[in-house]
Amino acid sequence: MTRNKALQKWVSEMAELCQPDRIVWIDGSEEQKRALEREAMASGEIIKLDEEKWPGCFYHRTATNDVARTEHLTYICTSKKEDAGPTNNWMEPAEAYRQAGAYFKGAMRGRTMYVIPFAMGPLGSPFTKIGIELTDSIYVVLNMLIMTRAGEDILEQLGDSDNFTRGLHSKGDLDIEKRLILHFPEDNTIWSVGSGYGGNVLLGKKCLSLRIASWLGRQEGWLAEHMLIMGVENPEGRIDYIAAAFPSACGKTNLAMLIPPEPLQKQGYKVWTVGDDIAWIRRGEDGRLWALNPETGFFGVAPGTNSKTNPNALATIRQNTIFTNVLLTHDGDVWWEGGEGEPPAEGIAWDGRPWKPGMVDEGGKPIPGAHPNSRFTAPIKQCPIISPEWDNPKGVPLTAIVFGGRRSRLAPLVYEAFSWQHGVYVGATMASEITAAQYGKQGQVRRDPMAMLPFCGYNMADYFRHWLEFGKTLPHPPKIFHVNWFRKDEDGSFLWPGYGDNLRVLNWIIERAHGGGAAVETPIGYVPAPGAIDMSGLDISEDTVKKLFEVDARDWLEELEDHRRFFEQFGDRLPPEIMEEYHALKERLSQGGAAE
Ligand code: GTP
Ligand code: SPV
Ligand code: MN
Repeated sequence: MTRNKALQKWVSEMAELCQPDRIVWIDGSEEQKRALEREAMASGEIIKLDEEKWPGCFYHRTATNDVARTEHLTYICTSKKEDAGPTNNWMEPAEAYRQAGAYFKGAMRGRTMYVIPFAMGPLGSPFTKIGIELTDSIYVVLNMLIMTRAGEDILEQLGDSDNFTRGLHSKGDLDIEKRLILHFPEDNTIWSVGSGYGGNVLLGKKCLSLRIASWLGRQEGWLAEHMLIMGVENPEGRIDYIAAAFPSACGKTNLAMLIPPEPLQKQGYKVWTVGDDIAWIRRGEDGRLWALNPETGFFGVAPGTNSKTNPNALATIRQNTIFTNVLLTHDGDVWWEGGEGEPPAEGIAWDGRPWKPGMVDEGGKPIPGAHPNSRFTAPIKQCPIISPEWDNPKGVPLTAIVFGGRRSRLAPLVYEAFSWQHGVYVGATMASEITAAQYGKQGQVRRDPMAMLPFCGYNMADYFRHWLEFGKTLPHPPKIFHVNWFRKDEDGSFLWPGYGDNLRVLNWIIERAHGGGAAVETPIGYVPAPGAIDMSGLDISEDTVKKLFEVDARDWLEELEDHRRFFEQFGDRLPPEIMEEYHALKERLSQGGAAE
């Protein structure tokens, strides 16, 4: 398959370690994919869904202890501990290779090792990075074929170069005690063992495109971010591109595929999807920021996806889609909580057990049929509103950068940072309630700078510095905003309808970025002036609107204590600009300038 000496040597070394019965190179052909599907069906690894209802679709169930990213088993293995920083788990590289090596040893006996050559980004783009993933899972191969550009042409492009990310994955025995997700940025290498779940094993995604890429980005002067990219077309036909970072399961896929609410549709607004999870951002020759989605598919959260909340996602997953850990019925149909229509009369739940609607556990809590972090893997091209620019090798020019989190309290619906430096502070102090996308105490607020806490491949203090320096190279840095779709009232209901109506907020953001849009200054930034956001056709009381934009100085001063505690862990590696912003914010809040 290849004459590349470095690649040949590495593949044979890894085969020596893992002892597979066979090595198969993935060529990207339809025939090979079909054969792999047949093989995985025969072994039960995947189940074919009803061909009429779900053409070309498959079902897969992971082990019950393997349904989300395991951040506590994810490591950055740099020679110096300080280079990984206080927010990452760290292991010394030799020790990491030794520990995981013991799990990899002979792990592929009786199995096939698949060699997947893949590219993140379109071939021929200055953004693009090449990786090779070795895996003993057909499920991983089939997912990588959707999520990345994989196959023979990648090897051709690579030629004799040894400039590729070396990814090794084995399911091992799916034992959480022998699970490790290791990154060696200094060796451009990823080792993942003991898991079969998405973000742990589709090595092109979080491992390469964020953890390794963020490291490369710092060296090469660009940004690798956990961001969606979307285009908003206004009635005059102008398209503004926005990149937005929200933590896992906080609305990136939904925002990227947004359908404008009726009054805005009538005015002629349209949305174009470019990406839903990862953005690579570079400074263009014109001094603007250009963003590219390196993926070719969506690995999206299933629960809550229906024809009301996200019709575009529903249309995207109608065919050629892999469903993981949703509810399966006996007649080859799938369902999930918050999905389309009534639940089926019975089925098999994500954990393989028989399921009926209304089942409750010992504590009386409903037992879900689909895991809250169940997912679909679907080709991006099937999205009805895919942007014609989605695979432009140059990327798309950014009008604005948006940060956001899931905060029941505190953060207003939207606010604008005063400057790039203040915007970096806003990103660095992002926080969100923990969701089912990661193991951990659900609902608890944790700081998640730029939605990158689990994905930054180096010391986060250096990452803040990189953001600050990057901004200084931009003649006109884009404006930075913060949004919160998730603020709740005293009864725990969302104050804001969200989903399609989020476009109303984006329109204000775009107006502001172009120098328009009425705003009021508060200590934390600019919020929309009364009436500046188009609320036409919305059933929302004045009182609710007031609550949505409320900035309570006392609550914020309390929040600031947590900012300080968070930053303290970085010691003197923290850029002074961050504490400068902290003190300025504290001062503004103490002067009692809050709205009220
Ligand atoms: P990852 O794939 O884990 O990175 O997640 P994501 O950021 O793409 O999140 P996604 O769009 O899949 O949304 C996660 C959950 O948030 C789903 O259950 C959605 O229904 C819900 N959600 C998304 N947007 C909104 C919104 O505007 N308001 C409310 N209330 N919920 C939302
Ligand atoms: C996330 O958790 O942010 C995801 C899913 O996008 S995973 O690929 O598992 O990381
Ligand atoms: Mn994500």
